[in-house]
Amino acid sequence: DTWRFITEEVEGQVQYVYAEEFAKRISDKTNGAITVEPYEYGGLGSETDQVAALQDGAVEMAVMSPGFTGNMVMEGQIFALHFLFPESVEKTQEILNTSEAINTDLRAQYENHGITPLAFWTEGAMAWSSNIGLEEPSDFEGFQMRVQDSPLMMESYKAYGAEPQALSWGELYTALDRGTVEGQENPVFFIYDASFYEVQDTVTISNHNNYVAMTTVNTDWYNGLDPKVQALIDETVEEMQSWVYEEQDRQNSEFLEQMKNDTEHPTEVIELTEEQRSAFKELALPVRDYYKENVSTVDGAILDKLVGEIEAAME
Ligand code: 6CS
Repeated sequence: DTWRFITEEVEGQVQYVYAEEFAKRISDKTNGAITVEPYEYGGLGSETDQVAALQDGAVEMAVMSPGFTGNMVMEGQIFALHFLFPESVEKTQEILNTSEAINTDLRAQYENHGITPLAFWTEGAMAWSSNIGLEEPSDFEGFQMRVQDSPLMMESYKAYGAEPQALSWGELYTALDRGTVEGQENPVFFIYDASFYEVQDTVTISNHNNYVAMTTVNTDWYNGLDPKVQALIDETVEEMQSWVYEEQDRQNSEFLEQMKNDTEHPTEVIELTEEQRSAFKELALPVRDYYKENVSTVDGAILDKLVGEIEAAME
């Protein structure tokens, strides 16, 4: 048996090494009876094409960013809300592991579209890259900000006064280089590995959000598997949660150092103070009401539950 596993990243990057490690573990556990084939981003089109590929069964498994289901699974846009999860990436991962709002309620929303998310994991704290230092909301006035194809991501940047544009990451380097867009958000490992920092002068460590990815399977395929095979997948996905936490942590810290020390492409790294973050947070909070009123199909019930879980985790 062979399972095709598509990712939104390329060789060496967190999602792709995740798929490689998953493949290795499944092969080891089944003595080679099951082969998992990891696919890099690019071969199957854009990220939204990849979502469709999972849904129609062209691939069995995918690492997917909720942003790219933004026009379909409304509740999944919860991850586009800034300053919702705690500042600590580790604490955020704990919540992603245990939250019922996410692992039960949000999962059911995805299953309505033929996508079963088996796990949610962070690829690290978000940072902004740009040619001007983004230190206060007014710096975003009229700023052409690249986001993933998600209305709520757009809303989050409109709240700061920016002009967001949806773009696939395959087109992002060129767009930044030409100035079609002026900035973007991503974890530091990705800003470094995708070379965005080469065409941007500054990186702001804003930690306005966590980058969240999902390990997903085609719902019909997964539901049709032998329960023993399902259990093998579930158990392996669960083991991988701590593995991928370590991997993103290592890549984010190593690449931050390399970026700071790259004399050929100097990058100014700005760390926002608590006070600076508060100014953004104040403008970000009303976006939660926008989500509840204009995006959510369940009157914000999943968000309310998640907020409660986050509060309990912070006690
Ligand atoms: O910015 C993006 O769209 C890409 N960022 C990451 C961290 N992974 C894949 C995604 O497509």
